[in-house]
Amino acid sequence: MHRRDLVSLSALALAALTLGAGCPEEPARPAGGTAATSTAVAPAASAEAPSAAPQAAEAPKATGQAAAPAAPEGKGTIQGVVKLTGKPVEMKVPAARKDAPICQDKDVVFNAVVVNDGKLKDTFVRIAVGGVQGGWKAPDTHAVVDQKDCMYEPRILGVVSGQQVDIKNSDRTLHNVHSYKGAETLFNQAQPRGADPLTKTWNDGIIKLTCDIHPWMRGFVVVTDHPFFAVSGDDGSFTIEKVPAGKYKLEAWHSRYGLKTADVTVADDKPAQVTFTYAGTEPEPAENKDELKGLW
Ligand SMILES: [Cu+2]
Repeated sequence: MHRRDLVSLSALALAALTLGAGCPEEPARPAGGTAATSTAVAPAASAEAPSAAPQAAEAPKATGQAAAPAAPEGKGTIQGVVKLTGKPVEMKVPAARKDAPICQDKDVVFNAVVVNDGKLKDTFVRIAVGGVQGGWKAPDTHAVVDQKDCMYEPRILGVVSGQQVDIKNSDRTLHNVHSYKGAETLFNQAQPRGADPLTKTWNDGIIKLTCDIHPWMRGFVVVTDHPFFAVSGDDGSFTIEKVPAGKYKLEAWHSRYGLKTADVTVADDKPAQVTFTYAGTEPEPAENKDELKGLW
């Protein structure tokens, strides 16, 4: 009798344990766990281009959007705009293009600072590194940087740590992909016309791409340990979606005007609005010095 009670008790306990542990339909685990994460990371989300959002009719498609991996399902959205209140640096056609075969065929105005109606394009906006709990796997989709008309396209691109980046050469001329992290060269590789893409991965940092043959060429790959980032479009707007509710530090980085931060609280029910404002008098960021020196 005594023993039987014990047996049934432990049977009960076992059943309870099994129930508790095995409940796969349990309402959404918090975004974090690695297991949950890997199931959530589906390449399908590559179609998503957060800030492709509202763009003027003449606006070309949004640039620099990484193929955002399906993140652990948050429901929050961060929306915002990047402004430049001062007088932007005037962009011209880099003088050296005229002496470069193939590149000389097109007068391409430089793109380091693009402002439309006081709104600043190509500002990279993200939740600060380490700011979102969870281990995000890099998406299977490769991000792409092209060299086209002797320019890096897009100018600035976001990827998740470890995500593969294909660097292509669509021009009928030789380029030389020279990448830096700070002052340090990461690699320096010639890429003749028609060559296969160079496929690279990085774990963190702001990677600067240059070309030793065409010194005006410049592109940036910003590497983040999570997928919550976007690049401001022609109208200065950006949208970061599927953000788990919470409080975050948001960073904006522009290759000429540098870093700004803002605190943001994300809730599920309505988008958090953030405005970053540059004065146009900011010093160049450490990651990109002297870009415009002697260009025209
Ligand atoms: Cu080049």
